[in-house]
Amino acid sequence: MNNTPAELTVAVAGATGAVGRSMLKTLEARAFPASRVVALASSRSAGSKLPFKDTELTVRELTRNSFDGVDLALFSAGGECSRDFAPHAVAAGCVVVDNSNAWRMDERCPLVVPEVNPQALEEHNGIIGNPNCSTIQMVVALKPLHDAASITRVVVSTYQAVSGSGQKAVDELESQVRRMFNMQEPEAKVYPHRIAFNCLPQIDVFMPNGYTREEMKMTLETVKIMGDPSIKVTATTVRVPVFYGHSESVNIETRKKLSAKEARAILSRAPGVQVADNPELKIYPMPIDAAGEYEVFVGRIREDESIANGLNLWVVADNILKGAALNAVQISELLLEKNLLRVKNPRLFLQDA
Ligand code: NAP
Ligand code: 3JN
Repeated sequence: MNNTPAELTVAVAGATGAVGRSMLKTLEARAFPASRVVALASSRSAGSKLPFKDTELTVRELTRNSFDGVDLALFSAGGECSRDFAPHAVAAGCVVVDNSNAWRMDERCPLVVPEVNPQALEEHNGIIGNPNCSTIQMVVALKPLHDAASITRVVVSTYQAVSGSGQKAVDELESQVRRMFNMQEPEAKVYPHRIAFNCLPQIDVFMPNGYTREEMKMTLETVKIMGDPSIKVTATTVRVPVFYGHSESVNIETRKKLSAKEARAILSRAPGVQVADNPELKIYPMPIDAAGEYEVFVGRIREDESIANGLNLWVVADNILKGAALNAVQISELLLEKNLLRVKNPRLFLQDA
């Protein structure tokens, strides 16, 4: 990357979590040109070690002073930490890419998926939002179709892996399956009901309008990223007993007619998309194939026969990679490429901290 400063210090806040560990692995795998990486987490993990390249990082406690001398911080320690600490990071001159919901809908913060709206980065003010995982994979598939045929409405139902709720939820599914095979009562701590051999039509809390917060994130974030308030989105988000990989059934209505063949051709050329669509050979995207991959997989592309201009798609991606860590690292790469690793007004967010 041409515009890389000679010395570049990167911090990962929430480094011990499912997303944070994946961020470290992704920085390493993509040879991100950091000269120093700082791993931050809660006081519970301070002093513990995390593997990075051919060495180990010693985890430090996240505090307001953690960002002195840090150029770029990737946050994945939850919304409360992002609200509390990101303004102090910016005040120290550090650019923040935030994985939580805390700043996504703030007008001062662009919400970026590099394949969809890289231009939104240009005017950043120090905090850049990384969208929700379910939104990210959907908009990567929708953007090229919107450019070709102008989407008016989206109806999406998700099938979300337990890793979206962090390492504790991965452990809970595994433990419930083990206990049930041993004729023991499964324990539910992370979710309100058993997740093993079950589906939960609740992700995050219920809102006064009857949707869950996860569903409203998909609606609001899609409009912000696509930059088109005329797109109407309605979502039903469901947790399923899958470890890694979110799947989505996406139905779209468009102003211009697109045939399934045209949609398949457009998606085959789209950045970040891999089409897997050959029903005769039983080829379609599945979470077991998407786990560990960078792309968004699209299949089951067919015309919706119930309306004039409609398409159905099945969209699958690794929720921890493209849904979180990879997208954050891609934003970071873009910041370097575009020479945007700068803070215009360090005090801008301090009143919110
Ligand atoms: P996780 O596995 O539970 O990890 C949580 C991380 O946050 C750990 O490193 C934890 O440190 C740290 N942490 C928690 N409280 C802290 C505190 N008070 N001070 C400093 N560090 C603290 O969760 P995860 O799955 O990695 O998710 C983390 C966050 O990323 C989520 O809350 C969410 O905001 C975001 N996320 C976004 C997406 C997305 O859709 N883009 C997907 C998943 C997650 P300890 O190990 O020391 O406790
Ligand atoms: O549940 C999933 O599959 C994705 C979860 C994302 C998540 C989990 C806890 C807190 C978020 C998020 O990214 O929106 C948050 C949050 O920051 O609100």
